[in-house]
Amino acid sequence: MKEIIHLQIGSSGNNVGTDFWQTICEEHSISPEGQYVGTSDLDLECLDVYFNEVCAGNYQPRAVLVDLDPRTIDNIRASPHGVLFNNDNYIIGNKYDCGYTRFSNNFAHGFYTQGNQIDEQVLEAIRKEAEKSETLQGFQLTHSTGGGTGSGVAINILQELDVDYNKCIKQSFSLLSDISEGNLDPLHAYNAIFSLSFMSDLLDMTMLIQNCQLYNICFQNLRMASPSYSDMNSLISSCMSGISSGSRYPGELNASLRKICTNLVCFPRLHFFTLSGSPFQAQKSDLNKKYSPCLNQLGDPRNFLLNCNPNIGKLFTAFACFRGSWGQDSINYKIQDISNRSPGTVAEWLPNGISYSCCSTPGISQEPSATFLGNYSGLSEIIRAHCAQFMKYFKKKAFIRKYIEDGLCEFNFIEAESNCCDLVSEYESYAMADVEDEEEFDSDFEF
Ligand SMILES: Nc1nc2c(ncn2[C@@H]2O[C@H](COP(=O)(O)OP(=O)(O)OP(=O)(O)O)[C@@H](O)[C@H]2O)c(=O)[nH]1
Ligand SMILES: [Mg+2]
Repeated sequence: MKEIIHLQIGSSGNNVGTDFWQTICEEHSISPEGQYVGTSDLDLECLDVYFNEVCAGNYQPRAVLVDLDPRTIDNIRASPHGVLFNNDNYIIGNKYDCGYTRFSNNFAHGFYTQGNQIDEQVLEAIRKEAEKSETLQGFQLTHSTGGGTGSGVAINILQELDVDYNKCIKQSFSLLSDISEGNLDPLHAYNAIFSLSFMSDLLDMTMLIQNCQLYNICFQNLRMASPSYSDMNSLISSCMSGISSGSRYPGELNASLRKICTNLVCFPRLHFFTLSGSPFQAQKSDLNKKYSPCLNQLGDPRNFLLNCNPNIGKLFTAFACFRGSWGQDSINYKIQDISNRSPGTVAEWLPNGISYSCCSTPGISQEPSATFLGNYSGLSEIIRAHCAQFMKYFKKKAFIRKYIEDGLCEFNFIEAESNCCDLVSEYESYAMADVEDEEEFDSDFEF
C-alpha cells in the first residue's frame, strides 16, 4: 500500500485536518474511538493508506497534529475524535512562555524562535510514522499561510522533509488570506509572502483556498444562513477526500498522488492549483437535462475554493477525480466541455491537458461526486495582489521589528517578495506563449 502521512499545523490547519479525519473515518467505517465498525472487505483493504492498525480491528490515523497555541489541540483532545489520534503525535509549543503577543503571530517566530524548539519532536513523530509505512507515497499538509504557526512552523518542517524525504510527493491544502477588500492584516501579508516564496520550491502541489470563497459557496450555493468555520471546513475536507479516493480505492482508472501531480504540473514551480468540488450547489433535479446537475457544476467558478477568475490568463492543465457511478459518456462530455468552455482560455500549446480518474466507490452521500483541480495562470493575480499589500507595509517598514527580533533580516523580506514576483512573471510568460514560441522553448533545453 502507498501510505500518506498527514500533517496539520496551526489553528485552521488543525480544524480543517480534524474535519478531514472525520470524513475519512466515516467513509471507511472507523468509529471516533478508532474501531472498524464496517462489514466490507474493500474498506479493510484500503485502510492502510491513511491508518495504522494498532491492534486487531483498531486503527489510528497516520497524522501529526502541531500547534504553538495549546487551545486548538486541547479542543481536539476533548472532542469525540480526541482518542482517535496517537497521543504521541499531538505536539504543542508553549508560545506563552516566549512572551506571546499579537505580534508573535509572525513567520519568523514560527520558523525560528518556536519552530526550532519543536521541530525535532515533529520530525521524530514523522520518522516513526514513515518507519511503519511499507511504501510511503507522500505527505499532505493542512495549514494557513497567514498565521505565524501555519506559515513559520510549516515551512520549517517542509524544509526538513525536503532533505529527508525528497522522493515523496508533498502536497498542501493552504488557506490564503482574503484580499478582495484590499485591507489585509500586515502580519498576514508578510506571512503569506514568506510562505508562498518557500512553498514554490518545497512543495509538489499546493491547493490554494480562500475563506471568502468558502463562505460564498456555503451562503449562496448551499443557502446556509450563517456559515460557520465548521461548514466551510467540510467543503475542504470533501475535496481532500475526493483527491485521495484514487489512492485509497482500487480501480482501473484510479490515480495516485504522483499520477495527479505528473498530469498537472507542467513546470515545477507553477504547482498552485484552484480546487473545486461538485455537487456544491443546491441540487435542482431537471429531468429534461441529459446530464446531472453535479456534472454541470464541475469546473464552475462558483464552486472554486479560491477567488480565481478562469477567464484571466490560461488554463494549462486540469485533473478531475470522479467518484461513484458515472457513465463514460458523461465524463467524455464534461472533459470536452471544460476544454471548449471559453475559447482562448485553454493553453493551445498544451493539447489534451485535461485528465481524469474514476473511482467507483462513492463518498459518504453515496451520490456521484467529483473534485476538480485547475492549473489556471489567472491565480497569479492573487499572488500579485498579496505582493502589493506586502510592499505597501514593507515600504514603511511597518511591523518588521518583531520579525527581525525573531531572526530575519530586511534582505529576507526583499528576497521573498521578489521570488513571488518572479512566480507571477513565470505564470504570465507561459500564459502569453503561443504555439509559435515552440522553437524558442526548444532551444532553451539542453540535452
Ligand atoms: N477555513 C478556516 N479558516 C480558519 C479557521 N480558523 C482560523 N481560520 C482563518 O485562518 C487565518 C489565521 O490562521 P490561523 O490558522 O488561526 O493561524 P495559526 O496558523 O494558528 O498561526 P498563529 O498566528 O501563530 O496563531 C485567519 O484568516 C482565520 O480567519 C478554520 O477553522 N477554518
Ligand atoms: Mg494559532
